[in-house]
Amino acid sequence: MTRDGPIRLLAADGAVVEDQRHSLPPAESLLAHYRTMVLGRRLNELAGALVRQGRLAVYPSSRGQEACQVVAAGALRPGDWLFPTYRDSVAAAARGVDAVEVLTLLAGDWHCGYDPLRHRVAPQATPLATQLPHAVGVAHAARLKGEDTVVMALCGDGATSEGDFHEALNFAAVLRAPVVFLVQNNKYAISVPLARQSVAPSLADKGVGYGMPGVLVDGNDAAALSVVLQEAVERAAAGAGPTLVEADTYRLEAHTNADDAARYRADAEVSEWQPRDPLIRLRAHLRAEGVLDDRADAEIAEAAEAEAERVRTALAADSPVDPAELFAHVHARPTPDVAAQAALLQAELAAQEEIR
Ligand SMILES: Cc1ncc(C[n+]2csc(CCOP(=O)(O)OP(=O)(O)O)c2C)c(N)n1
Repeated sequence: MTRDGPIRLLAADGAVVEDQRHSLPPAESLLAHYRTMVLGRRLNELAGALVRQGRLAVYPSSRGQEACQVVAAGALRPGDWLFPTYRDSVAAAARGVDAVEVLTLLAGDWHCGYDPLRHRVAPQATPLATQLPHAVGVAHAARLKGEDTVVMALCGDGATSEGDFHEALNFAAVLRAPVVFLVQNNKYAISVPLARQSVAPSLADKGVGYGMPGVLVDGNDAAALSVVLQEAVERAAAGAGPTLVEADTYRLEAHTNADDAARYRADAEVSEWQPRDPLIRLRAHLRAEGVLDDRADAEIAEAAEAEAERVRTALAADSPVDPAELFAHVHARPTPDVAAQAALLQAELAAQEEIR
């Protein structure tokens, strides 16, 4: 039960919170998370700028949610799977997918941009919660094949109202599938606040109804997230079944660039969350511990800047498009109709070449 509030190991000012049951992760692992979170924040900023320049069609920012993004990816082992949503670009990048490939979909270029099988990162799902039954299916299949695979399935608070959420959690519990469901409760589903979404004591409490542990954690505390998600991954890997984790966080920016958040939430509310920023908190902690000094911090910022520059340059180049790719990856074996359409397109293109 979540009566005591979210699990928290670091206060907003970075001070260590006494906790009898959980110990702080090693400083080196927190420093590694910090490095990736700084990069994640930079990628969020870059993507926003690329939208304004017309390079990306849209971008759902995870500003304020970087701890969830980075720690979720970091909790996985190489053979595990990540099932992200449209908001989880930073999680995909933190898992090792090239950020250029991650943003390719939003640039409107090529399918999902990356090879899901190579990275073990499913395509970012836009239809809410549809990735969750898929995640359970992959986890269950891995179990049947005798593989030691854990699946981390991400979704937002709004997605918990979808039928697919219910079905996925129920299946996962009944099958004891090795899934960690991480709900990033960022308090809004576009303009719909949490209070209009659910009156459950917490979203983590919903785990009880499915027969799986539900854990509420401070989603802006990378240390607490790290402990909770690591435990859930280990539990799943050991065959003990799924866990529902609710991360208490906040979407600092609008839903996307196409949204005006001022129409449904007060600036004062956003200002209240600013000091609880996950980067500020982790930086303060690492500095107080003597693990991060000015030089190291500057080097981390420079590395993020260099990566942003690389991504910006790569996305500025127009990649040549092969129209035949329209038909690739639709079916493992194309249906006769699709094959005929592909042949028709090839013939048309060849005819045009001849005219030229
Ligand atoms: C099945 C479905 N219904 C509606 C939408 C439109 N839609 C896109 S994002 C969104 C809000 C989702 O909120 P939440 O699950 O809390 O995730 P967040 O965007 O906050 O990360 C909605 C309703 C959709 N994408 N899919």
